[in-house]
Amino acid sequence: MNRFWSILFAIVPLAAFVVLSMVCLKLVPLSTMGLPQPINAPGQSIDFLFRLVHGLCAGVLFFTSITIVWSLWQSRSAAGGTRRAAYIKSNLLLELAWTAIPGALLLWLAFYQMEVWSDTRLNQPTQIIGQETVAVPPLVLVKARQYGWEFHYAGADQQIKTADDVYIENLLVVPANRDVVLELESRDVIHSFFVPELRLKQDIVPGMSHRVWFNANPADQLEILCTELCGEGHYRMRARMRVVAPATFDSWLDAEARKNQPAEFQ
Ligand SMILES: [Cu+2]
Repeated sequence: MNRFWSILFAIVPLAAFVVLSMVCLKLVPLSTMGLPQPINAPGQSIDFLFRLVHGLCAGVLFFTSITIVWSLWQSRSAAGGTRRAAYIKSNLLLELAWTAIPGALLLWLAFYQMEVWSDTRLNQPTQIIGQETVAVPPLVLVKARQYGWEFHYAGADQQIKTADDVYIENLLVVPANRDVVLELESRDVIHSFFVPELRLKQDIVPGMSHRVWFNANPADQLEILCTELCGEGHYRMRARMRVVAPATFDSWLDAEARKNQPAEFQ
C-alpha cells in the first residue's frame, strides 16, 4: 500500500505513451485513430505543428509525472515516521523557472504558427487578370442546412449568387492543383464545414459569410462532415467530395449545367 500512489501516478503517463505509440504505429485496435494523409501543402504544415505541440505536451507530461512518482516513491516510508516531508515556504528561482519556461514556449509557438495561420486563414489566394492582382473569386457557394449540404457553382459568368449558378446537392467536385475558394453560409443554425484530408474546418454562423480556400492534389472518396452538433439529424449531415483534374472538372460542370437545375440561392 505504501507504493500504491506512486504506482498509480506512473500508470497514467505509461498508458498515454502506449496509446500514443499504438496510434502513431497504426497498431490494431487504434490503427484508424490518426488523421488521414493530407492532400494539400498547408495540411502537412498543420500536421507538423500538431506533432510539435503534442511532442511538447508529452515532454511536459513525462517530466511532471517523473517528478510526482519520484516524490511519492521517496516519501513512501513517511507514514512509518522515519522520514518527514520538508516544509518549503517558497523558492523564487524555481517559481520563476516554471513560469518563464512554459511562457516562453507558448510565446514561441504563437509566433511560429503565424505563417501557417495567415496562409490558410488570412491571405485569400490571388490571380493576375490583365495588369491587376485580384483575389480569386469563390467557385462555390456552400449552403449548410439541417441536414445536408447545397453547392451552388458559379456558372459561365464565374460569379456565385447569379441566375446561372449550377446547383448540386451533397457532392462537391473541385479542380486539383488550383486555388479553390468556397463561400460558406448557413440556412438555419450553426454548422461547421470539415474536410479532414484538407485539415480545413470552419464554423458557419447564420447571417455571416465565411470564405475558405485550398489547393489540393487529386483525391477521390473524400467526405465533408458537419462538426457542429446542429440537431437530431446531425450525424447524417455529410457530403462526398472529389478533387479531379481541371479538364475533368470543366466537362463535369458543363454536363451539370446542361441538366438545367434551378439555382436556389437567397
Ligand atoms: Cu450541421
